[in-house]
Amino acid sequence: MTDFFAGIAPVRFDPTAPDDLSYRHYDPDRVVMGKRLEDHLRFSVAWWHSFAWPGGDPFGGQTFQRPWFDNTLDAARMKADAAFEMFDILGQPFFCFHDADIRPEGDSFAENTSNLNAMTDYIGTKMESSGTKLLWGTANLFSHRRYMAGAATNPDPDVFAFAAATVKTCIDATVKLGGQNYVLWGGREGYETLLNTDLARERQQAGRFLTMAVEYARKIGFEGTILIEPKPQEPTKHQYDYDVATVYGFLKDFGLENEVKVNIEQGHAILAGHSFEHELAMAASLGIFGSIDMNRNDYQSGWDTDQFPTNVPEIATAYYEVLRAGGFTTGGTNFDAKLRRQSLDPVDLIAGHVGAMDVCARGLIAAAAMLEDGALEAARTARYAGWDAKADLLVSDLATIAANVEKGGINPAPVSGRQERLENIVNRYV
Ligand code: 3MF
Ligand code: MG
Repeated sequence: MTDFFAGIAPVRFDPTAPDDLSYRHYDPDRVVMGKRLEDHLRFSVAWWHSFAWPGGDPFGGQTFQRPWFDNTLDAARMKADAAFEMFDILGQPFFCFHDADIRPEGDSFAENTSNLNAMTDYIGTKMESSGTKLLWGTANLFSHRRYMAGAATNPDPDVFAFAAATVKTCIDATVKLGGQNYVLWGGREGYETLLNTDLARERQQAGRFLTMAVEYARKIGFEGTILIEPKPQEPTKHQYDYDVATVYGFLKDFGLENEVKVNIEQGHAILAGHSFEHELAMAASLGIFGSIDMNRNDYQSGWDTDQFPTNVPEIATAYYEVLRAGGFTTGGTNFDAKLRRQSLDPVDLIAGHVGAMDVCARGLIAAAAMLEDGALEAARTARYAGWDAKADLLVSDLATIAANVEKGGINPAPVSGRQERLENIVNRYV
């Protein structure tokens, strides 16, 4: 036990509570569209942002004073103690981690593996008593200097090998802790300059790396979902997993479109020039929707600020696409969100997550009401109704179509898209 969160009571649902340490909208047991909110949203805390991040930025160093900031197993165990104390306060069902978040950094692959195994043993016992489950595990293939030129796409085969070995141990750890997904974010899988990059070679390396990860996971009996997390850039100038559509083309290239889905992050969608709901709808249309990293970006700074979400209308339109896609199966809402580096107090960590969980609950409740109202879906169906009687057009040919257009004197009149009226419907619910 630590005393890091001493004096902070477990957060409960109380819409009339006088402070910001109660859920005003997130009632885990509220039934929406036949399912409890907790089971709709499947909230997860990110180990790295909440317990590993020291608070630095490009122009300043550590601001957070955490008693577990040390590179030892004792410190890692204290960090885990604090993590589960926070999980018990928030009551969220899941957490996520990278290997480097939970274990001390060793001087070799063998030492990293030994440290990881010691920490998954420790965390495994805490999971049993806490009940908090693992949404997904992943490997940190981007922080250590060995990965500065990539992991799977590195020009040095020994870095490829070290990364592949590390992913093996992280898949093992995820399976050991009952993780429901495994994620790969390729923060260094890209390039700083084309002047020293062989794009074709790096694509083949990345394809083989992912294929090996999929084959290994299935061979050891992992039944969860394997997810790629798209991001267009940062830290690399260009990241190969740019956005959902790009990832899908890559999966098709290597015959993995039925093996791998996507973990879509709000901030990454914005960096790619899309809306969050665009990426969610695109993934659903391609059959690869899996899970989400929930946060928001600062729209003026232009980089990945990983802030807690505050914009209910935006979140409602995002969860509308999640619900249209059928909701989460193994996936969930992982808060890939961190405090601002000036938010120094332990209670800030609790309040940041409480507010974000309420925003997501408000958004999902509104999205469910919009979906159950049916007006948006009715308008969408009506817009394409003309194809019901003319589906054979898609199996015809240009010459036949041309003859029919001429013979039938076809000269279509435009029909209103009614966008403002559809937006008015959304505004009734958010
Ligand atoms: C970077 C990210 C990453 C991924 C994480 C899991 C460090 O912008 O979002 O967070 O979420 O590596 O894939
Ligand atoms: Mg993320």
